[in-house]
Amino acid sequence: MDKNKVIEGQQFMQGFVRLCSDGWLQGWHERNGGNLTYRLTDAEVAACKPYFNETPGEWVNMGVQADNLRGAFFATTRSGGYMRNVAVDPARNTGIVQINDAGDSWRIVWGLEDGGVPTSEFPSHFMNHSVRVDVTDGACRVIYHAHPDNIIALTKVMPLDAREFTRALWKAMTECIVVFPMGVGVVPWMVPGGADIAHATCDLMKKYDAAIWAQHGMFVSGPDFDNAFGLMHTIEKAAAIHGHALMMNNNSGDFMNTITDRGLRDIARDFKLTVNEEFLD
Ligand code: 2HA
Ligand code: ZN
Repeated sequence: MDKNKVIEGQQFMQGFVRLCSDGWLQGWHERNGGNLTYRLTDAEVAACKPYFNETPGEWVNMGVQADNLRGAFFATTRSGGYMRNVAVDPARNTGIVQINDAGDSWRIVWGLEDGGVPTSEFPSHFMNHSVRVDVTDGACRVIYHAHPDNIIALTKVMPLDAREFTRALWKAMTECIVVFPMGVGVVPWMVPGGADIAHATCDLMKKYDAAIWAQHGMFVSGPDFDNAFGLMHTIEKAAAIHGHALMMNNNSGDFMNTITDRGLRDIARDFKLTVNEEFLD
């Protein structure tokens, strides 16, 4: 039996691979840009365990620690891997890692064939999982990082402020406030891949389920692949609309027509949303 085929055939792995392909098709993953991690359920771990490597890899310390992820298993994209290649060879371009009992190290139990390691943003993903698991009572399973053009472009011309970004995005398209009622956080430009940007992002993820990285991209979280991808897609589409409208309006944000704060409050009332009041006038 082909053990890789069994693991690749699991529903969660099919969802994982599909998100990578969909993100590539959106144009969000030039070269090796972007990465994805998914926290397996106990049932998924049990179903995969017989097909894991007979000898797991060495433990590798992450430089970050989380009590609520002790012993967890994550599917992850490969460091240096291309989203474009994931569907062609999941066993090489993705893998599954186990977290140790101390919650500070991983080891490879499946995939990442030929010497691969988890994504360079694994410390950021790991700490974001920890925060989101905490604030969602364990519902969060997906952390997704991408490089969507329009949101990155907006970080060149708008104040790097969560309220400014959220209001522009909410007012770009009616359903945005329904999709991200708490708004989006903004991380100033930082060196990627390390513990500093991980901690800065985590601070925001206590409040938001999406964070923009200035001149870099976006991190989103969700309970499943549909919600995480849908959140990335919605924010990026709103950013495109806002950017286009600015250009059509001689670069002025003083639009002839827009959604008023009253309108946003009316949506919140009718859709019974808990919205971030600090971002409404
Ligand atoms: O190359 O996107 O932020 C993967 C990345 C790092
Ligand atoms: Zn990136």
